[in-house]
Amino acid sequence: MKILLIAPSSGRWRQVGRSRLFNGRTFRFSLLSLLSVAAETPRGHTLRIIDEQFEDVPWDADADLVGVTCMTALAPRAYEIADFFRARGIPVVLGGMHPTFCPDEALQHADAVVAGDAEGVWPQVVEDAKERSFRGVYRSEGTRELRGLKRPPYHLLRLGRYSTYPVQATRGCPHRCAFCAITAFSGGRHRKRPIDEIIDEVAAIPSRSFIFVDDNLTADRDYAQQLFEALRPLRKMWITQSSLDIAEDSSLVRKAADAGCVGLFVGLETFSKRNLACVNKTINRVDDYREAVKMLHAYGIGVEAGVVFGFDGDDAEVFSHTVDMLDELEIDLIQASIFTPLPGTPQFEAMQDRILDRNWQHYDFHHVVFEPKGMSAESLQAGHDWVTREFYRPWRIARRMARHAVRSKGTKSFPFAAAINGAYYGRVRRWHIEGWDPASQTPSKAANPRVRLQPVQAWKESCAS
Ligand code: B12
Repeated sequence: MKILLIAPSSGRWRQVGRSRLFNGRTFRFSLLSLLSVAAETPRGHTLRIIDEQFEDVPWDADADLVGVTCMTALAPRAYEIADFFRARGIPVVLGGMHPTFCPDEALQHADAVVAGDAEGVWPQVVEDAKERSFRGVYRSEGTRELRGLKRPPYHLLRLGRYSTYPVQATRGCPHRCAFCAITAFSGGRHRKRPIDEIIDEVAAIPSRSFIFVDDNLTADRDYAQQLFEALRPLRKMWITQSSLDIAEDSSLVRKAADAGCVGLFVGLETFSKRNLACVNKTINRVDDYREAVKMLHAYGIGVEAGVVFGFDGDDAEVFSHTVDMLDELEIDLIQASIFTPLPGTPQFEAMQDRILDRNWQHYDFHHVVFEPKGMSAESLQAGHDWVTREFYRPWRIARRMARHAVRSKGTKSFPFAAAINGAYYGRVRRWHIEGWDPASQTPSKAANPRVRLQPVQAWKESCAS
């Protein structure tokens, strides 16, 4: 069979990939979802992968089966693509986060849905596709071991359009933060691949740098220590995601650095203890942020902080306070997000009567889709945009990089931090991110054309103060 696998893209993300000069390559670092599906495909079939971020969907493709991956924000586009191919009489299978959480919705646009991992179920789907006798939802048991995963067939990608190679050592995260899609997807399980298999895969990558796309690489500290020791001789450079409690263990941080870690994405989320308690992010301790960041810096590891606005404890003051704190902590990079109640998470259920916008395309962490408690939706959108713009002002980037340069052992992480700061600056310019500080400035509709919310019924208490 000829199998066509598609990663959809929409809105501003799709535009970026098409520009030649600033093509957003820095942010295109993994298509492991479809590479894993391709790797699981039984022999004897022809595979083609399309990434809509920079290439057009081949609407007239000669295919016997189409597979589409889909996170929530991309569901509308994935459905459009699926509907089109089904109208041509080609069976379509949807997989990924969103179809896993909303299988019935996805099935309205597909012949079959894969819920959870592709491993273990995809070969059966392909078999059934030959007969065109699909069984609806194919659900992999989430406890499946990660032993023996096949190597990602990188040759199926146009590698020059990606910034690096993705590797995954573990899946899931054991913490149970109420807003996190990963917890919902993994059921709070943290599954680990055998270390020798990861080392073989990393050693075969024809590049010095790569990214671990894990959700929390250091959640099991003993495992992480062993992995880092085994990685060290390969002399690679990598970045990953971890919870900030990594800094409670200086020997683990040292081993990560020795193994080539030059950057960590950590979900700081907020500088408010009350907010953290509300969403059950008990792993974070605001009082420890400063020391934790210092420790990572001391070992030459750059820190990208995830910060989220719109928690129930947030009011108009939160934006400038956050910028001050980020400056003070000398955070190297941020990914600012607007709180988004994602389907499948406890927070989605708890906030049902506050959700204003059910267009999944807006569930991209950059749109307000619910009625915030401590400010208007317009202020939340404006403040989020303003923080992003402020943090990536050229003078702030220059100051951060100057500080970075004088920090001890900062040399390896410098190019990484500089490149990503530059990429974020480019994004602010291209996407015309403006905003204003709701605590000190007057609303300007022109600055926020994206906010189109209608007031709805009164907010119902979902988080005891
Ligand atoms: C790399 C990545 C990206 C990349 C590329 C995404 C892509 N097209 O694949 C980029 C940088 C573009 C990206 C962007 C965004 N991302 Co992103 N991203 C990731 C990340 C870190 C890794 C994805 C990955 O490679 N996983 C490894 C593979 C092996 O796992 P998997 O994707 O779950 O795939 C398995 C199964 O789900 C299944 N499967 C998946 N697809 C399919 C398809 C078929 C046909 C089948 C049969 C099976 C199948 O089989 C796979 C193997 O078992 C994930 C976190 C995560 N853990 O997944 C977030 C994640 C997917 N992203 C997320 C979000 C929110 C976004 C953004 C909307 C906002 C943002 N963070 O900036 C943007 C939107 C972009 C847009 N509008 O186009 C959320 C999605 C939440 C949700 N419920 O939808 C995640 C889960 C992060 C998080 N912690 O919340 N992202």
